[in-house]
Amino acid sequence: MPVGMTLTKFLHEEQRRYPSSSGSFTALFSDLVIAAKIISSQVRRAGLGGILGAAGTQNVHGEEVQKLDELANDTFIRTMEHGGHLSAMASEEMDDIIHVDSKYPKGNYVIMFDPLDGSSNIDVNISVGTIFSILKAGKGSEVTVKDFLKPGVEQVCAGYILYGSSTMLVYTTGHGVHGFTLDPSVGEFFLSHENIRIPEKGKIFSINEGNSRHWLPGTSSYIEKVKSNGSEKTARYVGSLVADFHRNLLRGGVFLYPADKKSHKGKLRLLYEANPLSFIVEQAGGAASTGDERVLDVVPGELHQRTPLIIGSKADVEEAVSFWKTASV
Ligand code: P6P
Repeated sequence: MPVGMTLTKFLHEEQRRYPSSSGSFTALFSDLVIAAKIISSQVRRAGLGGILGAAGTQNVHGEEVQKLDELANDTFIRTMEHGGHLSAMASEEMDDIIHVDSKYPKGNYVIMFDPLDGSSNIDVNISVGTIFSILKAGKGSEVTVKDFLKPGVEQVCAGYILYGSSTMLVYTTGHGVHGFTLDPSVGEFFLSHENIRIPEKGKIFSINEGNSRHWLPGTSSYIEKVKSNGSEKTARYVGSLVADFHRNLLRGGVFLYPADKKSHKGKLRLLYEANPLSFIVEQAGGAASTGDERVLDVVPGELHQRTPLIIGSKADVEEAVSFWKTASV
């Protein structure tokens, strides 16, 4: 039985596409994979809070127990800052960009990430995820927030790690979408989903119907349509973005977190949630819209900017957008 294709081997084979490549991206991604493995082991032990000490308390050794999203954030930063491939980072957990310490060499990339999205679900053992987006750094000597405020079409890599029934890493560099599953017994990610394609149309719609009292007409009319007689759609909503997105990516369907009367710009973050997932879904043959425009075309104004998000199977997204736009006129 041949050994499966590891993520490390896959990255090196991808690098061969670019004979002039310096190998810097491959090394950067390898650092990211180490962070993913560490966070996965931390997430898997979260349920032992009572023994190890719940977040914000002291454990049996009298040590402060960090909240898991803070721990994931620290892990990401400490694992990636010294590699010499980044010039700066931005995290959902931190107001400002994080400059790489001057004691480390600087690199040609910047990375934005949500270290542990949906972390409130940890306490009830629901899947959570890490989402990341990589851009080329600007040519200037000093990196500023402007290096991060690029439309999603400029991403060179995007991906997520889903800490679910297994730990999966899914990413794209613009050459298809590939999924790897972690074998914890050997500590390696193995290729399990090569060239993922999302079905043109799916049977799932994902939205928080508890917000229906806030919905605008375009959302209400679309959801009424997908729930009407003759519709084949069924509802699936975990309340953890990476879990909901990943299921729809594999099975087909549409996820909606639209603008509404409570969240005028939607709830989800553009730079490190909507953009990376939109890059992935388009590479898998799907679509992603704010309702008014393609997500990847949005020019960001600020680091933690929110955006409405309608994402998934192309035919489903187009139908939801048509209801949105019709109601907007
Ligand atoms: P709501 C989790 O808090 C999160 O940021 C995403 O992971 C998820 O899709 C969304 O919020 C759920 O929001 O308002 O439905 O609870």
